[in-house]
Amino acid sequence: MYNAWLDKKIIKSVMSNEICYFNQSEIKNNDVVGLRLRTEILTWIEISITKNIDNATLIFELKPNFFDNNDAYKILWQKNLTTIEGNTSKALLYGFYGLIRHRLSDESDKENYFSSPDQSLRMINHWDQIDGSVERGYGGSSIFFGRLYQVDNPDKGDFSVDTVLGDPFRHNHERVLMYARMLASIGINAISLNDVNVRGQATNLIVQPYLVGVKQLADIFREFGIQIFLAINWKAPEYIARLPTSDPLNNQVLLFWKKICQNIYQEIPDFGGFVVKADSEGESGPYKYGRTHAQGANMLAEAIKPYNGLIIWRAFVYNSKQDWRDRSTDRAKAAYDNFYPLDGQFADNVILQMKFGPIDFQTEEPLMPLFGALKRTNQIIEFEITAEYLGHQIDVNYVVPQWSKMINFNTQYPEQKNSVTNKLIKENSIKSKNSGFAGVSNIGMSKYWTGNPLALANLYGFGRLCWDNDANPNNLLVEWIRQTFSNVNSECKSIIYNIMKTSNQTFKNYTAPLGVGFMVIPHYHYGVSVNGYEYDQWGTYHFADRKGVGIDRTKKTGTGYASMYSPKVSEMYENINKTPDELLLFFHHVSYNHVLQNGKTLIQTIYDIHFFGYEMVKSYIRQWKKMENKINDDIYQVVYNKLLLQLENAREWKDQVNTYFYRMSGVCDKQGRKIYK
Ligand code: GCV
Repeated sequence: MYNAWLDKKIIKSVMSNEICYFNQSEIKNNDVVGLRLRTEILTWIEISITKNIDNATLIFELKPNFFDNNDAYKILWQKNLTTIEGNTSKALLYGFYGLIRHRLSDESDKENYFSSPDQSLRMINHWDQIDGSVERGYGGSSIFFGRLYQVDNPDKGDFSVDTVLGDPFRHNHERVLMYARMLASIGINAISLNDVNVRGQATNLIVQPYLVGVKQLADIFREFGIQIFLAINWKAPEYIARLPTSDPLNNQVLLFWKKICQNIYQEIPDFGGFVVKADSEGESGPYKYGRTHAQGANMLAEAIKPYNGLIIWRAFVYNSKQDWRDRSTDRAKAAYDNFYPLDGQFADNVILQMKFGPIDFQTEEPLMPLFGALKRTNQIIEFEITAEYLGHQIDVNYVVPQWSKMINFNTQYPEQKNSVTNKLIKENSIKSKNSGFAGVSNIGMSKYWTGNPLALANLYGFGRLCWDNDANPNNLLVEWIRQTFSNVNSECKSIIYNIMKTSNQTFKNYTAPLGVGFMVIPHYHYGVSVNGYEYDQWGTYHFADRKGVGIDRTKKTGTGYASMYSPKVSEMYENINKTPDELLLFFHHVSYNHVLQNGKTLIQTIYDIHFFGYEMVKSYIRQWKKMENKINDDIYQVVYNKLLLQLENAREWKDQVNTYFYRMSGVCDKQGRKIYK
């Protein structure tokens, strides 16, 4: 099995001289994380543990209540002795992986080092289905569900599930264990196991006999300090208990959920809670019964409260049956319209999980306007690691810079103590420990966990960014390369770095321009289709005509979305000359001859970025080829083949977008490059 950034041989080579000492004489049986830490030391990297402190080179020092944060750790260096301190075994485990990271980096830097996570909840969401398929999964089939030989996950943009006879769990515990190790090593502490679209038998994951399989997974993740969650189907009371309704104000419905929680917690006493997608894209929800989402979420919150469980309620609620003829409805406004009025109404164990942007994980979106606007609601910001709209793990796309930009966006609310997104998520949550980041998983049964082995950098970067919100994405990339490709020479490391560092911008350049989004093949979401969603029900349009392109979302003449931000941010987006170029078409319908902040016209910018993006992919191939025989042959070949596909994809995007806008505008490229007429 591929061990990603945790290559055992490499880690052994930097840790083999250690002799560890634990300052607790006896370890309690229920301290499963402490036991796991010892197992990691003794049987995973195979170094010794001594009972005599004088022999030790590495001391694990448990200091209950010493630090403010139970996950924080400190590494201290004195001559030949290293000490890791933390309040809990979990903190020591994080410290252990932190030390490995350090050892694989610049050994000479031996400053004492304190590390505390910026976010409380650092969560991975799986969209794995009970038949082993994964919605928007490009790294093979589910590692949790499915049959032994089912490793691929063909994606045709249709995610219906097959009926499963018998036990649906894969029971590949070795792989799940390695995954749990990978997640813990980057600080992840929560995971939801199944798709938020809870289809078919997945509704029953919350009851027996399925709970047996869920418990087995919980037992593995628990050892690594990771709590498990399940996504639920809002209509479970009807499906499972044959109740006539799922109305949240119906007493029978509340009793049903209480019973469900009681049974789950009997099996899994530290179960995290439920993730809920309601009233969205065909899923049922409280609106069906004339109830608000606060009423729906709070009913579940009441049922799970006795066990300290959480309800993670997704804000991805919008009308997916729009009429393209109606230009007044704006999908971008939906989350704000639905949830802003509910601020302060959610129970303190409900968390509102909001996608980072108002639409749907596009290459470029402004920040979801609810961040900063909601002042009394627990919140999670959601990212999609799996690359649904970002190249399906075929195209190289290191997305961490985009996420970093979103969490560092300044919402400019004057009354806010700290108006930068990552800080206000916590500050505006009614219980700060009930807040954080979530990312939709990009892994599966494929050989390298992800389709393109380079896509693992996104999982790594996501975890590290949850922990350290100020981390520089380029530094995280260096870290990941150093650990993943530690045995390749520095020239190769630079090549990988240079390709990946520019890859997100390159992808943006050759796909839908300047924030307009969604010019993808419908449902499948890979490859260009300029008008694929233009005349449909999903509410994602570009409105190109012979004069210009883009969506007018201003208050003055458009849908009014721009006014959902703080006065200063609204003012910026309201003004075509102040809106950053990369978001121009998200906020304005812009004429082709309009001059952008970059000094060029819109139409020339569209041509330039598309030609440039394509050339960049060509240069990636040239650079990658220099590494033949210098890195692992198989990884070389897999990435090389993906790059060839990426080039084909970039070529189609470039030519179709350029031709489309040439035909619309009639304006020639100033540089006379080939545009098909
Ligand atoms: C899990 C997008 C995706 C869906 C996904 C949905 C969501 O619309 O295309 O596959 O469903 O987001 O986040 O719920």
